[in-house]
Amino acid sequence: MVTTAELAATVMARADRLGSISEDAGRLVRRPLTGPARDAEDLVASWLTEAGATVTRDAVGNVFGRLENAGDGGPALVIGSHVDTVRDAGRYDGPLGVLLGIAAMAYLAAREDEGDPGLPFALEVVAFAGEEGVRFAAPFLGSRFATGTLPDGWLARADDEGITLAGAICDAGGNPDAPPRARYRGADVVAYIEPHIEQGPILDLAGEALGVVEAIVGQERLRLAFTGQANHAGTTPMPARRDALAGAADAILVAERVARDVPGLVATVGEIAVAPGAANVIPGAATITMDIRHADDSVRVSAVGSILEAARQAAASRDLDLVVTPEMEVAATPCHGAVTAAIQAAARRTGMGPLRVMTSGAGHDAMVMSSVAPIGMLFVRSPGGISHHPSESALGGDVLAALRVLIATVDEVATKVRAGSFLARSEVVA
Ligand code: HGY
Ligand code: MN
Ligand code: MN
Repeated sequence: MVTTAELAATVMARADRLGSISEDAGRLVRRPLTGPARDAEDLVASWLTEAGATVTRDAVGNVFGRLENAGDGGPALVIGSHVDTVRDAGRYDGPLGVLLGIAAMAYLAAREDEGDPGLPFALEVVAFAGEEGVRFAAPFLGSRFATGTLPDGWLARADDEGITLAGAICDAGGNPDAPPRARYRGADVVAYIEPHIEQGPILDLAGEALGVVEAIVGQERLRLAFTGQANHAGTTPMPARRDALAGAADAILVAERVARDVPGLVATVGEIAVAPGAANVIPGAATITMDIRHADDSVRVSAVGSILEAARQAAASRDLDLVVTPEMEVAATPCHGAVTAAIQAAARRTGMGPLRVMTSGAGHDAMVMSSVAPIGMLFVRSPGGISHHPSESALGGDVLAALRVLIATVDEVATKVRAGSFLARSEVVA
């Protein structure tokens, strides 16, 4: 019987293997519907097959591995995360959750081969294909596709090269017009559990390996396009300028000031584009992105209103046009008490509990899956609290602890499902 220690070591080795599959030499970037994305998904599919799963894939690159157990085609307990990355990424954000799911599946399959009565439901592991939104400005692409909740108009969204999501799906051999049968609807999923690195400093500062998430902050992403007048840098007097980049700079500093003033609010300008882009030309156009988050949606909405109002005033004072394009909004999402309780019970049973109860400042596919299933998240310490950076890391001992808690969580859910007491009767989807 394979041991959890052996499986945890395999998780770490596979994270390194996936971390070497990148669009760029010298840094990790793996956007959905690219060759490297396909290579990574092929590898995940092979590992799922090795674990005993039946593997299916969809048009955006999601990979699903299903172990039927006593599921008999019915609802599955789903464990997953994403396999795409940001630019110049770390190798654990996303893949760790998928690899822990595969390891748990391999352990449970082997245990059943040894005579264990098995689970009362199917077990699925999913690798979502595009959570970060780095390509097509379409965050949670894979989980939205898998739950049939892709917003109207997203198929027409284009990447930096002008390739649309629909075009990329076609190029990958898929049919964007085929209505994506939602793989996950309410009746299909017992619960969705996403193991994930914390991506922040709390567990590391507390000296704790694991945490349990009670809620995920809401967030929205916007694109602000400022248009002025390109002109000669040497001959244009300052009062006569319509400098688009200066207007964008006003907005960047307004966002930072508002976020510093509002407790718990974070605002980030991660992308900027300037045209025509010459040192001796006053920028005629400047576009920035804004990523704004808070645990309380009403606080976030109010803060975004203040930031945009100030940005519009700054643009007007410089005689600039400003077009604001909302790109994505996802509400703050609570995890389900039954799943959180199962994770805590599993932690106690494996000697890791009780776990610190946390709010996730990072967004996750679990937010989308919450529309079709009870969700829960298990956090793994991020040494140094850094993520979305090549020095993002995870400790082998913490991954072993996470695997043991994850397996015990599956067993906790199974016990409750057998007893008919996992969810309140009113919540059971027919
Ligand atoms: O941006 C996020 O919160 C996540 O890493 N996609
Ligand atoms: Mn991320
Ligand atoms: Mn992530």
